[in-house]
Amino acid sequence: MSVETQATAADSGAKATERFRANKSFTSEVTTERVNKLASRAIKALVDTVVEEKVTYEEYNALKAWLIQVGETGEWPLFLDVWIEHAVEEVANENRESSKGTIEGPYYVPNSPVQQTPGTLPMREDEPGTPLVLHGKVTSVDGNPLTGAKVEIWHADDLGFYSQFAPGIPEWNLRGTILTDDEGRYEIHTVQPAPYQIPTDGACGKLIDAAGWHAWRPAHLHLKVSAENHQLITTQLYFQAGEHLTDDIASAVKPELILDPQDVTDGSGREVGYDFVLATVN
Ligand code: MBD
Ligand code: FE
Repeated sequence: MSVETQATAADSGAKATERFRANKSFTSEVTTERVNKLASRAIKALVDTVVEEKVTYEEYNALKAWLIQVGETGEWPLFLDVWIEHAVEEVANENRESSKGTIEGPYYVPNSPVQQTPGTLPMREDEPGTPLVLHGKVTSVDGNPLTGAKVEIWHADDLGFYSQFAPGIPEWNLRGTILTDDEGRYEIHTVQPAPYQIPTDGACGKLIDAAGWHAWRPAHLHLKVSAENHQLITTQLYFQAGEHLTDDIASAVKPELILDPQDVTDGSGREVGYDFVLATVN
């Protein structure tokens, strides 16, 4: 058994929490009025559930114990990104004229190693998995190619583990930033990721188990595509005929985001094109 299989919920939870604190600013300007409205509605939704479902003290205490455990294992980023972020993303991007976005999830790390196109993601010498080439164009909504656009990509390995969140994987494994050429083109060489299973040994896994759900996300590539004077897209790409496209635990699949890679004729792996269209800054 490889060291990777020793990845625990508490391990990746602690790292995701640390990563959130480092990446995101949360000294935002949420007004008293807005906090009052949102907190009141969220609490009311819970209270309504208690009243309508006649929640018992046993159930109330089970919830309390579970919430305590979510905090202790650092699984708040995982919980929120799996069950809530899809709605936030939908609202945030509903009027944007760019390529489709979807959720970021808990495992983005900024400042991955930069390469001019074509680039090969950092990977181990014996990296398992089918080689995959993703290529395409980055343009503005008006059709102009964007030179020097950044295509940041990160994904799980062939066993479904992310570098920097599961132990025993080199720091930047399967994470990189590719810059487009003077025609806006990019080409990324990597390996096909595996479906991802939410850690089953933590609080989120316990909920999934107790509710009789499953813990899977379909195999996916995460991307952030950005260029000067354009709105950054955070998105994911999935694979035709892959498992869990229709029952993603994180509700983050959209039909526009499903790739259909073809075998390369020399038998060296698979290849697929995908173009990104970026909206200009308002
Ligand atoms: C992932 O890889 C992911 O993309 C999301 C949204 C949640 C947990 C793990
Ligand atoms: Fe992911």
